[in-house]
Amino acid sequence: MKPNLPIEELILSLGFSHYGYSAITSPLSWDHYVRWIENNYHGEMDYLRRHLEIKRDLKHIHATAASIISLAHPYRSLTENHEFPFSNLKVALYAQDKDYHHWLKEKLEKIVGHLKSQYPNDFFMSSTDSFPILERDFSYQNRLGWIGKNSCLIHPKKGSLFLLGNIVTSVTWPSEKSDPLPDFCGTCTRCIDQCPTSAIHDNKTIDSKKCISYWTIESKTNPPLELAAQFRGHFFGCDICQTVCPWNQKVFKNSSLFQKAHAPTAVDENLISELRFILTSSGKQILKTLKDTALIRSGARGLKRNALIVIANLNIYPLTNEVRAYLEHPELKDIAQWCLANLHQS
Ligand code: B12
Ligand code: SF4
Ligand code: SF4
Repeated sequence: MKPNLPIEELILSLGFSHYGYSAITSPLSWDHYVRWIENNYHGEMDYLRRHLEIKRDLKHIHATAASIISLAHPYRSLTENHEFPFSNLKVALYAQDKDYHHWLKEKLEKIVGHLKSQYPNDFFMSSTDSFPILERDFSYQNRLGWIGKNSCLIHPKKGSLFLLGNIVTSVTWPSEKSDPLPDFCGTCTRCIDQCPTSAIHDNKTIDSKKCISYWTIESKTNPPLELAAQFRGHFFGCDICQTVCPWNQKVFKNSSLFQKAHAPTAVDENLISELRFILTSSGKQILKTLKDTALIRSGARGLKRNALIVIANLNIYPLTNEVRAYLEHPELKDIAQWCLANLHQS
């Protein structure tokens, strides 16, 4: 057992569910990561290739870096009251909130502030997906969970619907080496079987170029149409490989948002009006409505692309005229054409 950190009370009071720390070593899954890049599973996310060297050795962050604290924070949408402008479009649970790159970073900085007062001459750097760190690998090393077949970090009691943050520091705390948590996936293959686009390969590997999350959040281009036809009603991100996971069922059985994320998208007037808003509003209006949320990562063009794909897949015929307006759009005309071809009166 490792001793608790002197700041454990603060960490838990800020809403983190669990944490761990250790002296910095090489990432355990380094070879896996290099192979992933060599196989081009990162698609257009070229920064993942460019950052290879920094990720290999955290001393590239700072020469004195000696320890890493990994922290898990449950998605706030599942645990707190939250405001989010769309309640009908299928948006990944983590994103139905303000952008975690800001609020989680603020919480991490509070911990850093406290640590700095205790260790004034030491180095500290906090990050949540904002610095080239293999977050899942270090969190695995720090016993926050095991790496599931869906490649997510899963904790036997807390599931996987949490975000990761890290603090790299020159401080070292006494700790005994403990083994990472065992892999509890066993013979289960639910995530692999139920991924709509077969993006999950053997060996805990995701091919981003097939993943709905990649195409609806990260990519600046349009997905191949035969792949887009498999995106169902997902507008921004995808939670399927986590909502089907047995290790999340018990934890979230009372959350109506979790149950909704698990169910097919309901097509009704509310959904239609949210999609109409996306297609008929200017980029400025959309970005104003979604200000401070992670959805603006896709940009207005990306969100319009996503809306056209949802309309095609769910055959939302009442939006035919709104779709037609995109037939001359320089970047979206192919998707609009395909979408129109999919619409028919039922
Ligand atoms: C690029 C990226 C993506 C890409 C690629 C995802 C992927 N699986 O590779 C895309 C856009 C598809 C994506 C999607 C999502 N992402 Co993302 N993503 C990242 C990012 C920025 C880098 C991940 C990366 O380097 N991928 C390359 C692969 C090879 O590395 P990896 O995912 O870290 O996987 C490691 C393990 O699988 C490990 N591994 C495999 N086998 C073994 C065996 C052993 C023994 C060990 C030790 C390790 C190990 O090796 C890999 C590293 O080499 C991280 C943040 C970060 N800086 O780490 C967030 C991150 C992984 N994403 C996150 C989230 C929440 C998501 C989504 C759920 C969002 C959504 N709802 O749409 C989905 C989930 C899809 C999925 N099943 O992974 C969280 C995951 C939290 C968790 N509990 O695991 C992270 C950590 C962000 C954060 N700070 O919270 N993401
Ligand atoms: S996020 Fe969705 S598309 Fe991507 S691997 Fe998981 S289930 Fe498949
Ligand atoms: S769904 Fe099954 S195989 Fe996939 S991560 Fe969860 S336990 Fe592992």
